[in-house]
Amino acid sequence: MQSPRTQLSQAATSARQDYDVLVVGAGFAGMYMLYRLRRLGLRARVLEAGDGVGGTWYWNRYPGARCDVESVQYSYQFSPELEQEWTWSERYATQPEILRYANHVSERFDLRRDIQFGTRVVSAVYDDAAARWTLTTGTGESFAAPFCVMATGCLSATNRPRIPGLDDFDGPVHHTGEWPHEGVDFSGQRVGVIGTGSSAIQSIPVIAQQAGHLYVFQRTPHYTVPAHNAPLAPDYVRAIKAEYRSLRARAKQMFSGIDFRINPSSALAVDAQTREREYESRWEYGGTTFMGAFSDLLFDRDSNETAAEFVRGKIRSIVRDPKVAHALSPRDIIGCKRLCVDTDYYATFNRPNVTLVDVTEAPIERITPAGVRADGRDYALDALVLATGFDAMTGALNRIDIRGQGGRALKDKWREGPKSYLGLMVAGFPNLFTVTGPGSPSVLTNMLPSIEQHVDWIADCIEYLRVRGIARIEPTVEAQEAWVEHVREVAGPNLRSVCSSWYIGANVPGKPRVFMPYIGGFPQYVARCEEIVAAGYAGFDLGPSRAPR
Ligand code: N01
Repeated sequence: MQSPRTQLSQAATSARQDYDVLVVGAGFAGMYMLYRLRRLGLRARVLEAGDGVGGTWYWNRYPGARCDVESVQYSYQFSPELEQEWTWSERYATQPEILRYANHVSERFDLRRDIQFGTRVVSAVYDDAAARWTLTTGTGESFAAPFCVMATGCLSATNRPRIPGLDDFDGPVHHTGEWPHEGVDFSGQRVGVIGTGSSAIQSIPVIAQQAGHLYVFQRTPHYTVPAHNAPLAPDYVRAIKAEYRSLRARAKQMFSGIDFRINPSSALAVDAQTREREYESRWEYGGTTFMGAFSDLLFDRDSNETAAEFVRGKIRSIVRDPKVAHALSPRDIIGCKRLCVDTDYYATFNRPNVTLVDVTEAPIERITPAGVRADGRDYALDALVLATGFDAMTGALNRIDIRGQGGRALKDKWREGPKSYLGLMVAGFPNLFTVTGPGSPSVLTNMLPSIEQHVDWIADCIEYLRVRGIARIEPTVEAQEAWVEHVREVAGPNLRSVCSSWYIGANVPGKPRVFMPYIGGFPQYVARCEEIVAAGYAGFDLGPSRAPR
């Protein structure tokens, strides 16, 4: 007779669902991963916490949410047919349009049948002897496969501020990254928005139009440039569709993976009038290409200051109250925190129903049942919006109990900051891949091409192993250390590494301060990944072998 323990473990094994590859997340990364794995003839299962595809665009439904990369570039390029049949309606797509696109992709490629929605993965444990990953969900379901791909996103774990009394607030509290699907009606209400990053800067002008009164609690002013969003003219769309291949090829040669013009000159090499003209034309054009006005804006503080002062001048010219204009004007490096892109952000502070509450000097004291206590005053509120961002890059991974060889937890290994090889794999965690993980260009680039490049690399790697009957791949500690050092080294001269941004984990109390993305540029990074493969996966331990398929 079997012992109860054996019976239990057999029951667990029979309940466990086995696959070739498990993928966590059904955003743009998870969907394309599934597509590629299927084409390799592999049995893959995607586990997704939400009830639909789209990842960040599924969750971030706050008013005014849009992408700040132009829609014709923020789209998949793996399928020329998809490119031709889908037509973007605006220069910068809204969240609902991007979500429609994600849904269209999932239907067009019949992806849903292999995605299990409403399924949050809580742990991922590697069994060395069996060379398998076992994933357990919040409801206790269990899935196993030799390979696991974390397509969990860089900005998906929300950062809830630790402000005293937050749970005591009587009204509704909405985080921009977990916005109610049914929408929120702020008509006539007193609304408080905490935060002034990209999500706040997009939502504030829209909420202000609806709210009775809007209070914006600003801890740090952020730079923002106008989007100048507009519907796309049919002729423009036709022209783009006709030249998609060359547009994509040009974008791949750019540092950010986005096709745009960078002025090769230094801001200090031209006279003040020429400089002003360049900034003015970039401001008029709109969008983050503003930072391409001169080539050294992110390397030379004096150059950077000319761009920063130009934007401050714009704030002074738009915002009527000089005190408010001053408070809205950032003093630090432009582009250090991610440059925001807005529609009418600064002008919104001219509205009589909008008040800027500057909490730069003294933090918000507490949240009370009736509102926010800050700046020596009580602000009575009906609703609170937390536009407080994300535990970026590592948050989504660390919230899963990931255990590699010898039961070592990833979050323990990353206690001093994330370490990975190429942002793709971690030593001690065989056969576990991270799409756009820390140490890869990811958030410094157009996410879609970065995602596609990683997914292609991972799919090719799995195929390489299968064809050769290799059961296991893992980076060597030496290769990982060398890559981490390289990531640190290239970040050094870049001004982006010097301020308190989420790039270095500064927005989450207690998070180690490490510049997480790779800032060496998309083309350089891709070339490195390709060299490593060409050298037979240099820097990786491969083995042991089993019978080739
Ligand atoms: O988050 P953020 P986000 N008390 O971290 C403040 C992408 N994105 O969701 O700067 C008071 O930028 C915090 O203050 P400070 C994009 O990559 C893209 O806006 O830390 N304030 C800051 O003002 C973006 O960069 C798009 O001093 C507190 C704000 O909350 C990233 O997501 C749209 C606080 C958080 O800003 C994150 O943007 C939206 C506290 N305790 C987002 N804690 C597009 O594509 C935090 N803050 C357009």
